[in-house]
Amino acid sequence: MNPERDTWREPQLPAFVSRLIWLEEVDSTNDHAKRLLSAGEMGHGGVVLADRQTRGRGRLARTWDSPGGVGLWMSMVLEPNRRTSEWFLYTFLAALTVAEAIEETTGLSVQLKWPNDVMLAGKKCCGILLETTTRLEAPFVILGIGINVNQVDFSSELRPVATSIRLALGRETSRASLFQRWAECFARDWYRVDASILAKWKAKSDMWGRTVRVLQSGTGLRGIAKGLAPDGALVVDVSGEEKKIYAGDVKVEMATD
Ligand code: BT5
Repeated sequence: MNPERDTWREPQLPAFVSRLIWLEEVDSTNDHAKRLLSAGEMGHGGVVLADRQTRGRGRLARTWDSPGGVGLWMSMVLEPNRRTSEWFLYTFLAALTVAEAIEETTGLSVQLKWPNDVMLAGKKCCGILLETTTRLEAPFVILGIGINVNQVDFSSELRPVATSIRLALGRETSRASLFQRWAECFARDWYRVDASILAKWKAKSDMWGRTVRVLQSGTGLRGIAKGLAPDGALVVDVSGEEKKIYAGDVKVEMATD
């Protein structure tokens, strides 16, 4: 039984959400949104939500664990309103609006981790996957967001790194309410997205001044996280030399590491 199910159908969504498709199961909401876009069935502001994904994806062909009944697995189609070099701002905007929606809906305190993680008590509760595509030669962005809402446990592999709102809060949260609040925040901020959100993102992260390990394909480095560059890169002080990181995974070391 899922008492939430019907609330998906009639949420009071902002007009920004031009279409909402709710599916019991899909391979990946990002892939489905791309299919609907290329078939001309979905445009700017269209959202695909799925109860579970069979091939949920992270970055670099990684798997995103997306079981049924517990998560907010969604993708939004967006017609970019900034030049290509600024599309990275959409990932930061997504993380900030997810953080705001979680905090307002639950009262929890959320932290952001570069490049695309939303964290609760040091563990990841949300990941963001921004992909680009075209339709009739026009560019589109597919904004994929996965939020762990009501999981009570994770696989042994994910347990050390993943958490859910349920685990942090001690009770269930309505996925429909969370989605509703997120959509309101995102619709409000989309039109005014600019580089000023980098300062907001920075203020919601507790990485600064801490030792981080950056893992990139085949290589890695260790240094002190200093801040964000204007182009969204993570600035790390490695033995007195500032390096800009554009891709990779970041582990923030604990005092005991
Ligand atoms: C991400 O990738 O964090 C992006 C995740 C985006 C998922 C959404 S769900 C809706 C939409 N449709 C899709 O198919 N995808 C998007 P990345 O930073 O590469 O992190 C992936 C890594 O996170 C995996 O390798 C695991 O270690 C870990 N992971 C997998 N599932 C997780 C989960 N449910 N919660 C926390 N961590 C997870």
